[in-house]
Amino acid sequence: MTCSFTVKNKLVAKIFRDIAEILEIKGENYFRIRAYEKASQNIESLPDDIEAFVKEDKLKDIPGIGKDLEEKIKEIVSTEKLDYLEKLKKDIPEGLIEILNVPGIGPKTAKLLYEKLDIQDVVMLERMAHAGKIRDLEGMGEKTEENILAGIELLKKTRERLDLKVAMDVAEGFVTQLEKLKDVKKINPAGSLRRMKDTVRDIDVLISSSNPQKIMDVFTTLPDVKNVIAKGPTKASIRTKDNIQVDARVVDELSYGATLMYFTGSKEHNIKLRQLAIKQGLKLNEYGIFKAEKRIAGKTEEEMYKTLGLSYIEPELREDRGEFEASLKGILPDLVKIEDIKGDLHMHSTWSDGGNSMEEMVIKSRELGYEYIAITDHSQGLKIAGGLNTHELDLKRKEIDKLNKKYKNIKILFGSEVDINSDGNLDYPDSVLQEMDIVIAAIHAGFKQPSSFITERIIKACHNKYVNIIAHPTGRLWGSRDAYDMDFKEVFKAAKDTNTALEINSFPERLDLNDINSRMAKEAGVKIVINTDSHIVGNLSMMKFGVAVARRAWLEKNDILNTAIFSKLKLKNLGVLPI
Ligand code: DGT
Ligand code: CA
Repeated sequence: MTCSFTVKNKLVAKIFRDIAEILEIKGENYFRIRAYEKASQNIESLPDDIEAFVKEDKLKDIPGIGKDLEEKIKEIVSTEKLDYLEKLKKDIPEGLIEILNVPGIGPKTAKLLYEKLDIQDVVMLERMAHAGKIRDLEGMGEKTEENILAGIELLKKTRERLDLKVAMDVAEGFVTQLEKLKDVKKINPAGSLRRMKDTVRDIDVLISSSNPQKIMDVFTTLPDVKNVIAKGPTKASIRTKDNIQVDARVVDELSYGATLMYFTGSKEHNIKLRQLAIKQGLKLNEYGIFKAEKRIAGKTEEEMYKTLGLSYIEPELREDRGEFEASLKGILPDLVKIEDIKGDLHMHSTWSDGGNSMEEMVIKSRELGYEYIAITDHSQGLKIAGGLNTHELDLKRKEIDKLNKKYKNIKILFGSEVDINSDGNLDYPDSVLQEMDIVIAAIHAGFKQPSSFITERIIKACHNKYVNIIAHPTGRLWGSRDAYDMDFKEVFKAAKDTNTALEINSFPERLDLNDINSRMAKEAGVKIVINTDSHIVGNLSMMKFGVAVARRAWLEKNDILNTAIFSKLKLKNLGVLPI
């Protein structure tokens, strides 16, 4: 009972607090804002169930609650939401609400960031902080930037589902510490992380050892553990200091493959596996495959699949999306690998909103072994992100020419990420675009337009003869902005007809196109490009997340534009490439 009433009280308090914050961002009347703040505080500290106040018609007894708020509380208690808040949310960018969730950022700061730097979502906030653009605002400094970055990290870890990068970092932390133990024979992350899903709920780790008790003792007392949820002789669950759940399980070597297969999932894949076993008169569980009572497989996953008459299925494909049929027919795709990627065709520098110079980006890209990169700073309309005017483009081009002379073993392409304006026109005229080696077009505004408008804008961009790539085609930002509505079929058709590649953006919050859309794009004959959209050198290593999406989309090397060596790189305006 105590639980249910605190939940309702908390909900009302949260809704009123959200309203106060949005009103403050919108610059509304101070007294109205204070009224919501006060009501929120009073309800949060109420010792009794707010529903009882509604039933007994005593809401007005709560300090700060007048007629208007009384009606709103009744609506929240009966419907668990408030129409007024939903309407208010439509007046400000979706991502701004997420920004308010960053620890340490209140409505005043959010408003300042929005007005001065047009920061509308957490990804943009992170970029601007990395690029050192926030320190110059009134009342801010380098320390504020550091605090904002720390707050963003924390926010990412407290989301209901973690993004792939956070999940991988946490899992690697645990694996690195556990694999040092001599009792650990094998260790693997399992679950959705091993399948490289774009978001992950919790971390599953599987270990093979003949001394499970020791492993359990070490696992549950590692420095990052906040509390132990459950601990048995072979399995345990803990919560990290950032509230992330990690489950570990120890099995013996004979069943390691079977258990790894089971805990890698997906659930749908597992169900099909079991059905397949039953059809063959076998029993499959997390300990192995059994014929009568005899275990005939279990040590490795390869052996498990083979025993069922299947070729090995990569974890990224285990979603029951046709992998069994393909495996039985021997036509599973030869999935693209990170080593297949020959260059990164979307990145920024200090010429626009990046945090590193072009030369620093070049040096790091060379370290990663790339044959070519494209430095694609923002276009003139995106002033807030330091978009380049035509004079600056000339200067940038000259600097790229110099860099190309200085660094012989990497080709640096001169390009731009050009805004597709709200009316569908590109932010530079064709006369400017034709001077570039590569043109990326992207939507950065007008997200809330109806589907037909957005679709039309993207199609028009595809038809521009200088546009090579549509970047982050659906605009989604995990945690702060949903994908915008568009007609994929129409976009795929235009992309194919005009030989325009669609991007898988490797930013963990984007990973857009996603796995399902990328696979549909391939089936529609569209080329995919995997880029990092790096804004600092540290971002360049995110390519692996984009590759993961491609693999989950069944893509092979030849489906990806930037797996080509430089001389085979097919860009529309190939003629102007500095070969
Ligand atoms: P998540 O955690 O929501 O990101 O996704 P998963 O896939 O990691 O799911 P989780 O952690 O609940 O379970 C890990 C694996 O265990 C899952 O991928 C498949 C297996 N599993 C869990 N529950 C079931 C079940 O009810 N039936 C079967 N066949 N397998 C299950
Ligand atoms: Ca999981």
